[in-house]
Amino acid sequence: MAFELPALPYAVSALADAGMCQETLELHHGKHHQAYVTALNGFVEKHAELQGKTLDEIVTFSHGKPDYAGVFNNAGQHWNHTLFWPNLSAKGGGIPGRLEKKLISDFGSVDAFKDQFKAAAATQFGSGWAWLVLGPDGKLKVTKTPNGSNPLATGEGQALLGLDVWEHAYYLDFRNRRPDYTANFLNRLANYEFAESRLG
Ligand code: MN3
Repeated sequence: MAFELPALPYAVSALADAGMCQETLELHHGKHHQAYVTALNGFVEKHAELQGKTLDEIVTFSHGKPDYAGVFNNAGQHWNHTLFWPNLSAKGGGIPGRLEKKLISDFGSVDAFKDQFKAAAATQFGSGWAWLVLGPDGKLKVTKTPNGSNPLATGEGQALLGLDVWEHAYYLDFRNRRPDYTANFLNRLANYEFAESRLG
């Protein structure tokens, strides 16, 4: 069965007051994410060895294999954006108790977590993602990945939150100011309830 673009879990105009305008969401979800899904389906049609695999299986199978670079880029980006949409909320920024405790325990403070996340987003040269990850050791950590890669591919752990730092994610709202986009995400858009639900 072909992969499909997941519907946004809110109206396309829902995040405008929190710093992500309708045009950003229309282009980012309806054009960019759709293009990754369409390209991935094209690869699956041509490659019998990909057929019947889940998205997670295609991401891990294609990671690090030069012959499957196109497959990995598009499967990774489909995986990343599928996590990204529920990472956002019109009423984001509030951190529920269990996650807050864990952030303080593993980073020292919520501000220390945010500082690490901001640094990861700012220093991801070119396109990529910043992540809050639950590592295999049971501790939270901040990571970053280039282009379409992600913590599933790298084996760094369970992604709780991911921030798209490709220019298409923020240019209409923040122009070249990626640090402002990142701070706005952490303080106003991030759906920490969703992140907490992925702690297990
Ligand atoms: Mn994107």
